[in-house]
Amino acid sequence: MKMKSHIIGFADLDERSLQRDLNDLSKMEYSSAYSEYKSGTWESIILANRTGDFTNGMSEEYNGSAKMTTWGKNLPYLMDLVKQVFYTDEIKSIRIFKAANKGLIIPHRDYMEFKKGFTRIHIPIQTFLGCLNSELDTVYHMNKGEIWFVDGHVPHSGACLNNGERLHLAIDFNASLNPSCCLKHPICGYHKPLIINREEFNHYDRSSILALAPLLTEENFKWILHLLAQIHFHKNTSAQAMFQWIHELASISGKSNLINAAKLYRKKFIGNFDTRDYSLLHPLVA
Ligand code: YCP
Ligand code: CO
Repeated sequence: MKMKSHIIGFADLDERSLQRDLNDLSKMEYSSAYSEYKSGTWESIILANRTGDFTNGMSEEYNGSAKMTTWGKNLPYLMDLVKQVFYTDEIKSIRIFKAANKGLIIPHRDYMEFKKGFTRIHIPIQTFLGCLNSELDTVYHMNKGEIWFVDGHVPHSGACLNNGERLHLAIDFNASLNPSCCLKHPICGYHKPLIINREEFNHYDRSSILALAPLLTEENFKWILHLLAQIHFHKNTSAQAMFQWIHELASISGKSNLINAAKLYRKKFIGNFDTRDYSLLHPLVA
């Protein structure tokens, strides 16, 4: 299936200026906002937002344009890049999303807490092999300098499955803007993203997951959830399947506290998104 997220342009990065900013960035303080979504290291640095205060890491819907924070003002190359590449009037936030050292952001849907949400654009500024993103049943790699519209309305995730730091510039625009209208020079035509081929996910994999049911406790619930969040990056199943599995695991355990926890997680991360078709892709025909 064609992805909702797609490449909308290319940024011509000047390596020396970029490295100067990245060096300064390494000294900046990360926000702990949204830490309930992370497994291992996933953090953001706030470069611009409603108030211009870098300690305010939560997304906000508002009228007007984002104000630069102290951190933003100290990254002149990246901020110039934003001004050159985008129409800035409708920018609501500029952040750095970091995933590092086998860390990831657990599959989720964005904007469920908002009226409209945002049009979110990513530009990878430091990345390497093993830095992966997912959307529904697709896993892909975003190359450095590609300008991506990332559709947060459907379940998705981002990971750095190696050691090292993967950094994306993430820019939120007014949700009423079409992705390519945010850009001064959108590209024409379709640019094929780098899709990752994964091992098959089969019935044995699924029963191995469900075999964890007798071991599931309130104490290890998060660990198991984090384990489940990784699977789709390696095997051909969907980002959202983990919420079906955790629900099944809890149901098999029969414990109401675990069933409730599974329901709560699922609601917070993907809302009412239907996972049933995705727990096992390509099921064997009976
Ligand atoms: C946001 N949603 O929309 C956050 C980013 C994951 C959850 C991290 O700002
Ligand atoms: Co997201």
